[in-house]
Amino acid sequence: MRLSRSLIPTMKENPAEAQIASHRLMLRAGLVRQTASGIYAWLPAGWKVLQNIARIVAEEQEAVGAQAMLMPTIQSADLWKQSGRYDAYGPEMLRLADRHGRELLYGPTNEEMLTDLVRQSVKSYRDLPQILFHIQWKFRDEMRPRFGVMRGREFLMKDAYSFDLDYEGAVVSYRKMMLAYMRTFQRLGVKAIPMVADTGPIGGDLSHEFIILAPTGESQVFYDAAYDDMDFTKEAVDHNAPADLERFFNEVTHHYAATDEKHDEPVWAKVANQREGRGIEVGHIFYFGTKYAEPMGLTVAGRDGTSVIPHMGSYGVGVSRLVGALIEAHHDEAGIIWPDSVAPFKAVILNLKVGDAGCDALCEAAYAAFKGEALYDDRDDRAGAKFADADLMGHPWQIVVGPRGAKAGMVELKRRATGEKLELSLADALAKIG
Ligand code: 5CA
Repeated sequence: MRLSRSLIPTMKENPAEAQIASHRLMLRAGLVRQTASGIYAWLPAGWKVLQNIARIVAEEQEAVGAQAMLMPTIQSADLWKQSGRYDAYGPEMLRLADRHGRELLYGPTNEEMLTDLVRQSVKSYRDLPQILFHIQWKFRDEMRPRFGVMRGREFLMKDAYSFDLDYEGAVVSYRKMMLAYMRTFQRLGVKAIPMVADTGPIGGDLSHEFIILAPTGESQVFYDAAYDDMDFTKEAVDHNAPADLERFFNEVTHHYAATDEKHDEPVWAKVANQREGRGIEVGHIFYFGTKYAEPMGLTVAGRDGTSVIPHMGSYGVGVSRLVGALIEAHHDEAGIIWPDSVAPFKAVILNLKVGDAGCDALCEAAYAAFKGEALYDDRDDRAGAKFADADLMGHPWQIVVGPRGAKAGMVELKRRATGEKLELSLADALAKIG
């Protein structure tokens, strides 16, 4: 994209309404704009980040066998009356009526809808297990929407749902999701720690929250230093053998980790290598057995022909919240520092003298080489303003082209995360970025 022709409205000043770094930086870097309380428009650069995160989340879901699908945002109240949650959900649910007076709602989550879809088509133990997911907008009429996209009213969630014949099967599905989540967060460039959690209005007995460490996080977290060294990239996801999943699950959940609500001082006192920090919840997984299947009449024919109620789980990731959470974890005074995996552009090309034939030609050559994956700052503006905006927007690499270097075919390559700068030919710079 050419910056002169893009809607990436950066701001020099800190917006008064933003209290935390990620909210300030998302507005200043031109990623989002609020259109109503807790509701945001994703401008072009923000939309790219959101899609990059969604793609990684989806790839890791599919890697453990979850199937991608898409359910609508608008749901019929009838399904929620069947599960008993229509009245229980309370004022967080946005309730609507159509022109015929039929009750609808904007989905805050999709347990009922998918239970209904499975109830229509899955009739036998042979059709199980099933894990399905979608990435879809949700609405929750939060009492206090705040911190930008971190606690919005409309937000993008990945929600997966598992259906198994029995408890043992459901545990295997739950562990697959644990594996997918640990790999997802690592690919996103953040440390997420699984913590035993309360199940809240989703219900059920087995639940973990995934907390990203960031100094401005909402909750205080206490954890074993063992979590600092875990590496999940090598975990095999091809086979998902139950024994491997069990070993993995035990390895990632047996160390101490808790937020202040569940913190247990006597147990904590025995942890040899204590770490404390602040955390942001970016995911939450639940096993809840037959809580929805039973009232909604989902049954399948079991192996012996008797009717069996499947055991279910649901698994959420706050995809739009992650944009804010990643920024909380990766920024400095000057702006955002995007992990390579989610950056809106691989690199920015800074033309320090637009109109200079040498600068223009070298920048165009660089821009063409990226095939759309770079942002070209071709604005007729001061060098200082371009440097500031490049740091603010957080592109992993900056290719700086000035008139003197351009004559010799040289550029300055800067790595945003470290500040390291190198004088290189354009070809060498491109090779280094890869
Ligand atoms: N049905 C289950 C799992 S699919 C569920 O809804 N879980 S949840 O309530 O914990 O939400 C899943 C994730 O969505 C949370 O971990 C959080 O990261 C994100 N989330 C929840 N509420 C908001 C909100 N108001 N704004 C942004 N993200 C949110």
